[in-house]
Amino acid sequence: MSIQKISVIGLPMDLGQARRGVDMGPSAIRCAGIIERLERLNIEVEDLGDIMVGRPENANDPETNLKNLSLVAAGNTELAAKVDEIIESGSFPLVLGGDHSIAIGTLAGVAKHHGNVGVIWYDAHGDLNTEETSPSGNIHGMPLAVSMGLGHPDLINIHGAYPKVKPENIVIIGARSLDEGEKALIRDKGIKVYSMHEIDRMGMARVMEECIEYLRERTVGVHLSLDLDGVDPADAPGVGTPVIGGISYRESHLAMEMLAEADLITSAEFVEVNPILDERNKTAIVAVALMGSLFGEKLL
Ligand code: HAR
Ligand code: MN
Ligand code: MN
Ligand code: MN
Repeated sequence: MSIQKISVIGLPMDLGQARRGVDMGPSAIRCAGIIERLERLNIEVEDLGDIMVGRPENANDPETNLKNLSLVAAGNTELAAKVDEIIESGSFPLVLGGDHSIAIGTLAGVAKHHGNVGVIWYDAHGDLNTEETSPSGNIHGMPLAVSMGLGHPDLINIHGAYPKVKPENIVIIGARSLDEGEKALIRDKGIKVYSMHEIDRMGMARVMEECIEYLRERTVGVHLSLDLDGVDPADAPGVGTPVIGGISYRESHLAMEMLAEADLITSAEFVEVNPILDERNKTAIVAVALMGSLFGEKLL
């Protein structure tokens, strides 16, 4: 069944990491024309605006090394309820970030509907840190671990006290910067990873074929969590933690087109666009182009 209606919701969260400006991501993506772009595809589109994020003053909880824990948890709690509501109404949730900590809320909302949800984590990073393994205390480096049920109770229990995603239902694409604790977790839990090595070796087409087949046979509903730093910084410079040697713009397009063809994705988020670090909104423009392909835009 193809997508009938998309509900766009922004979470201008910048508290899951230290560089300011990523809170302007939803605005930059709207400026780059996301709503008009989707409307041209003959899909009904509604823009639900942005969720409010609390002020960061004195927000650090002295009990943990997690930066801005209470405000990150509050924003994600609201997002989870929104995403739940959107799916309940029969629409497709398209979430605009914000830093990647917002995946905690998106996946919590999604998991309520799809008990065996699959996740494609398109990212230079694994985002599999916990309070114990994190080198930074930045929650945007933790959302995938949190969604598996590993992390602080205030995060893992958002919108239901259960693990939202099973490790065997996760596929990471584009990884090239993993911390030691993340590598250990990937091995322990048997998480499927197509790092840049596999993308170089196999080509993006085969990576996506395998990924689609893998998720199709074991999951119900698939969430795409696309961190713009998965794309090479030459093509997407406006991100807080760029890592050279990434996925090209063309390869990313192909990946989105193959997902559209497969008709597999049931929710999506695009995160980490930071307009302050960008070149004339290039990264938001890339994000919008990728969303166009994901929702069925064709060249001919
Ligand atoms: N792994 C590092 C950390 O946990 C860096 C994470 C960088 N974060 C992202 N997420 N942009 O993908 O701090
Ligand atoms: Mn339902
Ligand atoms: Mn990320
Ligand atoms: Mn990243």
